[in-house]
Amino acid sequence: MKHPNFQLSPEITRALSMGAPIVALESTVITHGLPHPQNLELARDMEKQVRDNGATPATVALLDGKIRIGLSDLELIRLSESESTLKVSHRDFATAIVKKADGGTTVAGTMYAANMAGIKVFATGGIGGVHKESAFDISTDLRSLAEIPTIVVCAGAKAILDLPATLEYLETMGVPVIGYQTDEFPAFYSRESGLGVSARLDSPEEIAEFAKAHWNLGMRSGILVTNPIPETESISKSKMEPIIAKASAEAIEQGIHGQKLTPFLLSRISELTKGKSLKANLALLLNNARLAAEIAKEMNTKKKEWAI
Ligand code: PSU
Ligand code: MN
Repeated sequence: MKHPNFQLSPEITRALSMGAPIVALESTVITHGLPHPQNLELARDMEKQVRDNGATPATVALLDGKIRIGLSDLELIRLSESESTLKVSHRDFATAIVKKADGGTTVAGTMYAANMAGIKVFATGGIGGVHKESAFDISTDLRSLAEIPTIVVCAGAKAILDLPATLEYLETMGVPVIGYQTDEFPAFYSRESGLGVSARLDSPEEIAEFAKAHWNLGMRSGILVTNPIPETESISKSKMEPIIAKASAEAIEQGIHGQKLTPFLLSRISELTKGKSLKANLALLLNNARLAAEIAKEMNTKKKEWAI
């Protein structure tokens, strides 16, 4: 891929040219989602998890205004330590480019960059959605899921969001919501939400078959694969509810909105659970990296059969 604003690492260029399985990874979780030094540990562990499961990790971020796909360890360290990085979703790419800034790409931003480079599978923790604090605060992640044909593996969405509204939006936009070995939409820390998915699939192979069927019909949306947090690390819905309500009330009281709202809620929840939520967060991220690598391998064997 040749584009003046993109720079692919040699490893990713090679993997793409060989048609080897690749998993894209986001970086807002590093720059705005987790505290230091857990963010660096997580970034490294995610890459290792992808490698251990037979795929090549492609962490996406902006460095000095370049859209980078595939980072070195030194670059991961730089991202994890900086306190002035931008949070980059669709409308922020050009800002980062003209200011030659560093930035962490959100789910939306990572989907865009990965798809431009020809990477179809992406692992994250939780997607953004419709916020409870303001009806107009709808994450660009949802619009991107509607428009960018990639598979996004996540643990559902946090109950900081209006989950029924988030699922309604995805339905309206024609985005399949797959439950991996579950009939229920997972709520990030919790395996349960009381809400359904559009289809349950039980193996990476079935997910690859699904993607092939969806895209070969001419559909152009992304596919959201929801992978529940491992049982041993999960926190029940009833335990999380009062904590989320408190963080949300504080956000309203302090007038926090826009791009700052999600990072504020994430860090307040981590404080209020005394780090317990952080442990859960790390566990589910690794679990998603593993499944994404498995799917990427399956997709790869089916690649020639897709229409896109
Ligand atoms: N949800 C999480 N953890 C995260 C995010 C969301 O549980 O780190 C990050 C992701 O990068 C996501 C972004 O794309 O926040 C959404 O931000 P917003 O709500 O401002 O669109
Ligand atoms: Mn928002």
